[in-house]
Amino acid sequence: MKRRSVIAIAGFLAACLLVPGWGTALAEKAPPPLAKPVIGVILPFSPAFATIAREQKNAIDLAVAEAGAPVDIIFKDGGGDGPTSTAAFNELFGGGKTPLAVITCSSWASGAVHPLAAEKGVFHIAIASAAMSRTHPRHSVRFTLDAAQEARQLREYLTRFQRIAVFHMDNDYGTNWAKILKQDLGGRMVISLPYDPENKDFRPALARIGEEKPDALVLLSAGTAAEIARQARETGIDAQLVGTRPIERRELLDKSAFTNGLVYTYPSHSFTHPVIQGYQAAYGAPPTIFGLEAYDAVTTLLAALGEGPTSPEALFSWYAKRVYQGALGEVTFDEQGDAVYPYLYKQIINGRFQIADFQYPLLLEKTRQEILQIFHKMDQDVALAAAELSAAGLTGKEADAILQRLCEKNEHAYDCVSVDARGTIVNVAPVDYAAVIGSSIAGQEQMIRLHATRRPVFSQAIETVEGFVGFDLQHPVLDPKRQFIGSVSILTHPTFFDRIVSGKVANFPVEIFLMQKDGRMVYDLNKEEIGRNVFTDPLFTPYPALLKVAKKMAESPRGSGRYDFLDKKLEKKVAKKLIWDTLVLHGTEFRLALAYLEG
Ligand code: COI
Ligand code: CYT
Repeated sequence: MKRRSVIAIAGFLAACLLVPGWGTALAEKAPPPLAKPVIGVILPFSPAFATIAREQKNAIDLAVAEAGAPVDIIFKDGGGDGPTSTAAFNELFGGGKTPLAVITCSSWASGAVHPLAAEKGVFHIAIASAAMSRTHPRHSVRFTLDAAQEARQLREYLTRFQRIAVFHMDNDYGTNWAKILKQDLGGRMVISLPYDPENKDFRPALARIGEEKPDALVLLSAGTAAEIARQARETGIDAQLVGTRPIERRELLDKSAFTNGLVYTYPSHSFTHPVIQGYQAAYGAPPTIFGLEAYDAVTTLLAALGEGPTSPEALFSWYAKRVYQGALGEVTFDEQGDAVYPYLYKQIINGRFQIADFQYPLLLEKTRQEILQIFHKMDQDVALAAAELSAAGLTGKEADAILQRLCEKNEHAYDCVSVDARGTIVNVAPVDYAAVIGSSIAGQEQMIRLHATRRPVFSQAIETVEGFVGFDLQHPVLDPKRQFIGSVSILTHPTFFDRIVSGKVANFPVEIFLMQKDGRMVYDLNKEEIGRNVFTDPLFTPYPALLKVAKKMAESPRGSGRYDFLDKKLEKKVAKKLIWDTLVLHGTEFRLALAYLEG
């Protein structure tokens, strides 16, 4: 009983902090906030985007009602282009009221309003604006992931296509995305055509696209994609349909006979946030990312105003580098004021928008291939250096140059050494690491194998004489008479796996880790786990399902499983799914595993 009332009081206090006006207004003698701040909201109510604008308006109404905050929200129609949005912005000042903040939807509206708002001293929030560049720093915050970041993710899927056609809205969103794709795809983009989103007949353009025999058709579109897909199929284009965030609109499910199979990138937002149920109850349909961005924008803005700041500079500072949990999931604002949160692949399957299962094996395999490619390049280069050192010997000017070249050619090398026949380091590049010369590494497991077999070896994770845990690739060096005189090596950089893996995981909601067959974690996003043994370390013992899956991983080169473990931040227990595969070099195996949240 007592416990309950404590929780109730704590809940009440927390609520007070969230209600605008209660926080600092009571604590400090700050000037009282405007009785009723005016917030202008410019949405694209034009026909092609009307359902988007209505959804955003609904979500904003909901956010304001929930907050119970005294604000005056003025909605304006920004239409489908920059000039209409500019006119809408100017109208906001007509009624003798000056808006404290303005929210704009769409890349074109946000691009047009951003400099005007900065000049007028009105704080600016951009929603659904993937392509917006800033001329006035520290003024606009944006709730949409930048198109360039989303494109990094879409790229992984597009690598399988050779003849990619792009059909894009002829506005800032479409043209900017098409430009990014052109850069990414080069000659694999066989055609790129714009279209007017208010148009109804896309057949002439689609006929042109069909002539190029594309194997993929990327649509930079919102709901119009449904009609384009129908006409494309009826024109005989059977290319894989590919899309981006705005494409997830109801119209696509109404025409699922034509849109089934569409693959697109989309935020992996919260599925459990109460606003999803609340919106469904109020308006009879679930919100999409457009509604969720609008909801988070207004909810956070009201929270910020409740804490006192009203100037554009103070509001910007409130957002920059902030992390919050909202309808979009966990959102982090960077110092430019851009929100960052994970995206994943979705797909229309059986007339429903679904999380695409293909992405997990895809990302695992792409990561595996990239690491293997680097392994093979290092291996070729060490083999070449071994051949060169055969005549040059392990030390001396020529040997120095050989080791230096080897290091320069391999960006993941920490250093390159030559080792004499007894296992003592006799030479190193770069010269800064000369301190390792004279150290014996004869006892390291890979050296024992190299001396026994006189074959190339790759180590497991070893304690290096350099002082960190690394991976060592060694080739034997034989003199011109085929006598064993020693070996030559690349030692990988301490951040080797981290660099490659984090580049691949990019913004996907997955974790990739590496485990040796003996159970030792050799790479994990969470540094605390690196170096620990899954089978023996107390961190893992409370998780029997994890131990079981790790045992399976040790035994089989590839497979899948599920287990409970702590989330990315080692904070709370979550159910995870796992797939793994194997990296092999000279007989040394690593299990490369990809984990993601179940559900
Ligand atoms: C964007 O510009 O990023 C949008 O999503 C605009 C939308 C109205 C299609
Ligand atoms: N260091 C190195 N083992 C080490 O400890 N550079 C190669 C092999």
